[in-house]
Amino acid sequence: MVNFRLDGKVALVTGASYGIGFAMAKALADAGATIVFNDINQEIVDRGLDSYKQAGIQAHGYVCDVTDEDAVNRFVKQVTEKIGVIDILVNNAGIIKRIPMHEMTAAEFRQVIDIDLNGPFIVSKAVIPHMIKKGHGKIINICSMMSELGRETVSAYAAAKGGLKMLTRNICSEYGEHNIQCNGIGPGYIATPQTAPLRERQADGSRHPFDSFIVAKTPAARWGTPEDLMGPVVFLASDASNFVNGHILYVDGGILAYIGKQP
Ligand code: NAP
Ligand code: GCO
Repeated sequence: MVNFRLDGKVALVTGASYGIGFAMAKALADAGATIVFNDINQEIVDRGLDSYKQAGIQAHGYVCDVTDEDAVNRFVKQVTEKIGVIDILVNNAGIIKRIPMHEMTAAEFRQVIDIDLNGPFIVSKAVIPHMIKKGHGKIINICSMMSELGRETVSAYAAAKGGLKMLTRNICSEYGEHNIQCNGIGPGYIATPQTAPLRERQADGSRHPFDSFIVAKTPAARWGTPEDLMGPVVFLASDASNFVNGHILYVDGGILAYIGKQP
């Protein structure tokens, strides 16, 4: 029988107090996993803990910045000792800065790369030795349309998410023989706080031009929701995907397949 269950597994989802991370963690919990998440300050972690509690999930929330290697190592050690070896890692924490490239400072560019690319490297590096010892592991990197496509103002984000796609393939290449599967999920345009500025109503009440553009560019003719990522993450975290490795699963309502509507 195909096994999508995650009973007895420990899943760490980074930056999962709300948004896509929270929905994916909820799906993993529904499939039986114990949830651990982190966020960058106690207030956000407490907000997250509240949301998990309301959803009937007993999650473990920690303050930890994914760019701080020492803090991540301490965090992973603590989780491993108190809760168990992390069987499933979802590298979800991420930021975006929408600034034209010629106006962006190197410090701003570095900050995006640091959180969106170095972060997944640092957390993966901390969990992989435990996964090797245990004889299995699942790493799921949250990529983007910008792992494949560019657009104005998102140079740092596209560079980071393109890099994350290749980090995914490299982790697969380097650790596949240890029964570690590393895959990516590439969400399309999903309605979360990160994309709220792109959906803001105009002063006259009309839709934001980018909002209309995305709906027209998506064969499904709508924005995605965090819930659209629930099935894909359970699949990639479960034994059902044990021979799927180094793959990026785009969950985009068809954007990447579509040339777009004629105006
Ligand atoms: P979100 O609503 O902004 O949530 C991102 C989470 O990451 C927040 O909880 C954030 O904390 C946390 N975070 C930021 N920096 C961190 C750090 N240094 N250490 C730990 N946690 C940190 O974003 P989302 O839309 O749910 O996106 C989640 C992931 O999906 C991101 O990697 C994003 O790039 C990716 N993605 C999103 C979309 C989309 O359309 N929304 C599409 C494709 C990919 P704060 O609350 O402090 O910011
Ligand atoms: C943007 C968006 C995107 C999405 C997402 C697409 O400004 O174009 O924020 O980059 O968040 O990553 O998959």
